Amino acid sequence: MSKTAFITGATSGFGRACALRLGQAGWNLILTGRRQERLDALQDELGSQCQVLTRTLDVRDASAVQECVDSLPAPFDEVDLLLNNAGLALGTEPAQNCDPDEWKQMIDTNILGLTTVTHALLPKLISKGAGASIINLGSIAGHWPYPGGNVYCGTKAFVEQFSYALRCDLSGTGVRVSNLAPGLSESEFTLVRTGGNQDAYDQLYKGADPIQPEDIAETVYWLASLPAHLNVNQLEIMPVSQAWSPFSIHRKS
Ligand code: NDP
Ligand code: 8X3
Repeated sequence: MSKTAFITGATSGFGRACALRLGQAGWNLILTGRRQERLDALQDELGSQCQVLTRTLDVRDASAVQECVDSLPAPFDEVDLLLNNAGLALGTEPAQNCDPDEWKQMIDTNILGLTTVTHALLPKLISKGAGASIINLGSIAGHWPYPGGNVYCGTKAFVEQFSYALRCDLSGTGVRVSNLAPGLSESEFTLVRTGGNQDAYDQLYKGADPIQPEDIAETVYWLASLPAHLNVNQLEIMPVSQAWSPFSIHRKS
C-alpha cells in the first residue's frame, strides 16, 4: 500500500522537490502552500505516478490548518510523513535596523505555523505508529549565528529543540522526528529574504556550488525510507564550499 506525505510549502524549493521525489516513488501526496496556481502546476507535473491532493494553506491560520487536517478524504487521511518545510527568512540587517513586523512573520510561520501543523497531525501520525515520521526543516542558522541572522537563527534553534523534545514525548509511539539542517541552498528563499533582489541572489550563489532542492529531496526520501527502528535525530548538511570562519573581534581604534 502507498505511503502518504503531508508537505507544507510545496510550491517552491525544497517542498516542491520533495513532492517530485516522493511522487516518483509512488507516495500519495498532500501538497499545501499559499499559492494554489503553483500547487495545480505541480499536480499536473506529477501526473498519474501518484495520488495528489492540493490544499491552499497558510500555516499561520490555525483554524484553517485544523480544518484541512480534519477534512482529509481517504486515502489521504492516514499520514505516514509530515514534512514541516514551510518557512522563510526576511531581511539581513542588524537587529537594531530590523522591522518588528518581519520578525513577527518569521516567528508566526517558522515557529507557530510549524507547531500548529504538528499538533493537528499528531493523532494521525501516532495512529500510524512504527515507521511514521516528522521531518522538520531546521537550518545551520539554528546552530551557528551570523550577522543579520537574529530572529531567523532563533526560529531555527527553536525547530531543533522542539524536534528533540517532541521525540521525548513520542517515545513508545513509534513516530520518528528528525531535524534536517541544511546550509547554503539555492532556492527562492534568498529572493524572499531580500525582497526580490536578483543581484543579491546571484552574488550569494555565484561559484559556490550550493545545495540544490533535489539534494534535500533525496535526503528526505532516504530519511523517510529508513527501517522503522531507526531515528536520525539531527542531520546537518553543507555544500563542500561552505565552512566556518574564525570569530570576529571588534578592536578599539
Ligand atoms: P522557498 O522560498 O523556495 O520555499 C518556501 C516555501 O514555504 C514556499 O513553498 C512557500 O509557499 C512556503 N511558505 C512560506 N510562508 C508560508 C506560510 N505562511 N504558509 C504556508 N507556506 C508558506 O525556500 P526553501 O525551499 O529554500 O525553504 C524551505 C525551508 O527550508 C524553510 O523552512 C527554510 O527556512 C529552510 N531552509 C532553507 C535553506 C536555504 O538556504 N534555502 C537552508 C536551510 C533551511 P507559499 O509562498 O506558496 O505559501
Ligand atoms: C538558510 C541557511 O545560512 O542562509 O537557513 O541561514 S542560512
